[in-house]
Amino acid sequence: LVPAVEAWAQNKPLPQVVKKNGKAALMVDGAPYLILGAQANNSSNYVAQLPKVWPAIKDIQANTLEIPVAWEQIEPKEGQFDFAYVDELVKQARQNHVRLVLLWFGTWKNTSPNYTPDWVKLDNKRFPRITKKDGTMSYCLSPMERTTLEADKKAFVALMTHLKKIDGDQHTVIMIQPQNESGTYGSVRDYSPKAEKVFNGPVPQALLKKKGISKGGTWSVVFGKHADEYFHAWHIASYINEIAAAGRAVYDLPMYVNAALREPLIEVGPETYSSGGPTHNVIDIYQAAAPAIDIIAPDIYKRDSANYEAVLSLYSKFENPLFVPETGSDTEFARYIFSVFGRGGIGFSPFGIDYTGYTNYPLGGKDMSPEGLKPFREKYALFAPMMRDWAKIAYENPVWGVSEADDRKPQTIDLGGKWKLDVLYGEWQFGLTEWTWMGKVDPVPGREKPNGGVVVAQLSEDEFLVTGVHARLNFGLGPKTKGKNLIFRSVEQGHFENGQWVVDFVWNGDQTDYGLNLTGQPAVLKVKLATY
Ligand code: N0T
Repeated sequence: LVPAVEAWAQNKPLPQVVKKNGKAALMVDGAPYLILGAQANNSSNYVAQLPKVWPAIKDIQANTLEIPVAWEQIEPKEGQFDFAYVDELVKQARQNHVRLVLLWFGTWKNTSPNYTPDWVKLDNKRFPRITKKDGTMSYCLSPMERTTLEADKKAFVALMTHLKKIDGDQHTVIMIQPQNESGTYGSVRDYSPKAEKVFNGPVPQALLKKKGISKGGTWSVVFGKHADEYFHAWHIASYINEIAAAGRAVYDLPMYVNAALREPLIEVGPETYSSGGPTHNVIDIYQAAAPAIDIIAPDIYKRDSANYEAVLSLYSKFENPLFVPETGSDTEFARYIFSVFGRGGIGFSPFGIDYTGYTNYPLGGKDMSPEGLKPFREKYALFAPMMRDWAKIAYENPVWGVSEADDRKPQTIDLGGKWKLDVLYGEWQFGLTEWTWMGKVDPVPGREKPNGGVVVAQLSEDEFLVTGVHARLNFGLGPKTKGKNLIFRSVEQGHFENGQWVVDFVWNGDQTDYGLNLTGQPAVLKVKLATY
């Protein structure tokens, strides 16, 4: 007999993405859930690889594994399905007390058809590839082809039907990613005669409405120089939507799509990235074309803080729930979890987390070992014991978060006008005071690269929950408390038990007089502020 993922998991409502007051939550078994994720490498989707996956998931302290299910492996011969891997994966996930996000590698995997069965990827006649502008053939399957869509849909529906059968009562699998980094490199859209005909037809009403455009027309007339890309995005999003909707009709799990990014800070043309994929400039098009998709998610491999924060801002627009399903596995990426959760994000997941011996350096890190995973483990350790509590608080309360920027300078968070919070990065214990940005001392061991960050939630007007690492927190007065003096009513370190705050001990004296010092030791604080 296979144990349930969590003791309370049976006969609860299906996982669902909910939204309220501009905030979002991923509900799992009826309550908000925080994805402390880890994505396995691409070729770890076989039973033989799983023994090398679970130890890394344990070492990083993830609660959710993102892992592929490939079309080629479940339908190697047309119409004949094989779910042996899926069955074993779900069984082992339960044994390891880890939830699953399944990645459907179908028509598009990093835009290519490599994960489609050979009866698809070798049959250009039945499953045509995109025609480039110069008339030559692209590697990429066309979103304009019904036959391809129907074939992918049939396999995906079979997968969802099977998941319902084996997991419908337990929700080990909590979310699905249909396709992976869709779009096309090297051709802005399909220029086949079939596509040309549609391109010279009218822009669909739903898109005009979403864009707030009243006067319709052909794609070129309505969208000018963006017409080719928008056309491609619309058709890829519609294609994915039809497959996702068919899957949800049998088993209604939340679904998201992931993006290979467009440059967030500079203007670049679609010939430089995966045109038609869910890049930040077409989030609204995806939303209009793909109502069966809950989240448009960025895969962030930009290492620098300016680009990283810019991507998070762009993917928080249009009321799009924030989820980072892939990010680099290297040290400096780990701190961005505070930026993601501080913006109300529902999950965060480094990529390539397993001990199969592969790393995607320089996108991610080189050291896939327990030591290499430490920067992530250190952060997950803060959230893991309170992941349900944080997810609920972040859904219902104001939250903020910062991560140490590349310049390593202090940052200030405005906590709603009455209070503010200055965050100084470093190790701030007596005798170990680090002021790197002023060049006063060398970084202490483990601080060679930025790794600090903080999240804050407002529990009531004068009460804040905070956690973080490698930072000194100085609370201060905001404009609304000008002229007064700040004093701590109390600073409690504690934890949550069954949703209730339990105080472990109270910080005072040296622990509060010079700022609240967060180290690499997990500490969750409830800070009560007052004035006199
Ligand atoms: C990712 C991964 C995997 C700053 C790369 C990232 C994964 C896919 N693609 O290891 O293949 O399945 O989603 C593309 C990053 C583009 C370069 C960014 C430069």
